[in-house]
Amino acid sequence: MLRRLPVLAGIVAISSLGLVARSDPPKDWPMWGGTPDRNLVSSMKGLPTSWDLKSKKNIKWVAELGSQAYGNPVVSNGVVLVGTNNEAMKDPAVKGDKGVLMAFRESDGQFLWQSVHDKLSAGRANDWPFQGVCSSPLVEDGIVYYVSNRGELMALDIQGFRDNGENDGPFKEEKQTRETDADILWKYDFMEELGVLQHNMANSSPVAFENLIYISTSNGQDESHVNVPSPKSPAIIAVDKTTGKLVWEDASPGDKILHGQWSSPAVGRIGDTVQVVVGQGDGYVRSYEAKTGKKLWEFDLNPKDSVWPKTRNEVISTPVIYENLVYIANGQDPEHGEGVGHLYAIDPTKRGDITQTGRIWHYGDIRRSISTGAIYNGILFYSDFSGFLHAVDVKTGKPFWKHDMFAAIWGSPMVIDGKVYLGDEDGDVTVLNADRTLKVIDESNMGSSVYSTPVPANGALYIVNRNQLFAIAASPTAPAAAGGK
Ligand SMILES: [Ca+2]
Ligand SMILES: [Ca+2]
Repeated sequence: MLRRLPVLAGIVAISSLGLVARSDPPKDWPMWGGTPDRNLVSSMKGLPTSWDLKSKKNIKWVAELGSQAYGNPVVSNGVVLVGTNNEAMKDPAVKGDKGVLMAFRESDGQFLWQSVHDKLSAGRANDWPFQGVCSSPLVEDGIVYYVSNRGELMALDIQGFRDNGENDGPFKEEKQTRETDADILWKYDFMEELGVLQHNMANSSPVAFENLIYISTSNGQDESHVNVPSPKSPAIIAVDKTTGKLVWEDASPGDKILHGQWSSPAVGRIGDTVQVVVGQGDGYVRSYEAKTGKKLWEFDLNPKDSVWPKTRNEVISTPVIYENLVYIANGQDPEHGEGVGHLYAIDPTKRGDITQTGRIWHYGDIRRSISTGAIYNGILFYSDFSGFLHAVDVKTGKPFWKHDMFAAIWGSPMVIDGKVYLGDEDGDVTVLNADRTLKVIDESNMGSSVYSTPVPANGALYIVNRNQLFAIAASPTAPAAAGGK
């Protein structure tokens, strides 16, 4: 049974939009970024800075995922959710490549249920083999919102059918209603409804304000890498969270999409206006009035003379909204390798094309980035695909330091209790002081590539490597002080 607490939900929404200080953050981690502003910061105390897979030091539990997992975990209502593929065969009757969203019990990692999506027949053009579900869900009021590999915005009951088999929502056509199956409330197929053709994969992580859910559609080029077959299909949509109906849409990038569109939106109140800010496939960041979808501003993250794909980039990072400014870098599909990047602080109170008027500062020492920023104590931490973590002054963009991880970074720096946690393609998770001087505290290896971002919830740290989900927590019995270290 779904708990509907509209009044309480409203309070949560307001507090997470920065009207209440972040001193007491939510214990759960219910969405990508933790809060709608997507700033990757938590004041949670007591998380370990090191752990060991072999001795199981500080490893609370491990859950097996598919063979690839690109979705970041979220934690809500005692459930950990993560997107992956079907290679773990949690249900032996479900065979072959599928997109899968898996739900595990937070306390002990027991597999609870999964939502399974057939692959699109178009194959890699719209639904890349074995990449699974790449969206990081949003959980609000016991409802799980995410984007499937089929270009659908899904709404599920977080309890699935573990609520005495109750089939919730208007959607009752589930093929299976066992305890391990997903209970769908509604779904909005934006490929079918809006003619969207996502390039390679639809991946957006939803965000909400009041009754609306916002996603990027990933609409993009076809396999020619020249044509945009659906230039009039939207880049961003707002869907009513109760009815699952489209409320507004915008297709500003049109036929100028350089490749795909894989940024996710952020929401924040700036002055009197609640804005939805998202990176788009023509290299611009755009903002929309949350209720109406009216376009407020656009900012080109590339120099005027830049040329795709050598010097002009798309936008894959998620914007961070912090103290009335927007922070975001540009970059390219990891398949395109390394290259020049740009990081900006943008003034979102300006209107129109604000590429000149809205530029607070530019940081040019960053390489192509698909990471999202973390702002803490006057410092913006931002990683790039070439393997550098940059610490810059959030007010000026002037660098404090740069740390070389010696491996590609797909995930993002996460600041927890004054420390930065960052994973890399070698599987190392490095922990550094979130300070103006560079200091590495610890490093632990996860056994395979960490493409995700470590996230905190209820006293534990959740990290996904290629095929496993780890819950990491300080263990009172762990030999932490052994050897007099
Ligand atoms: Ca149910
Ligand atoms: Ca249902």
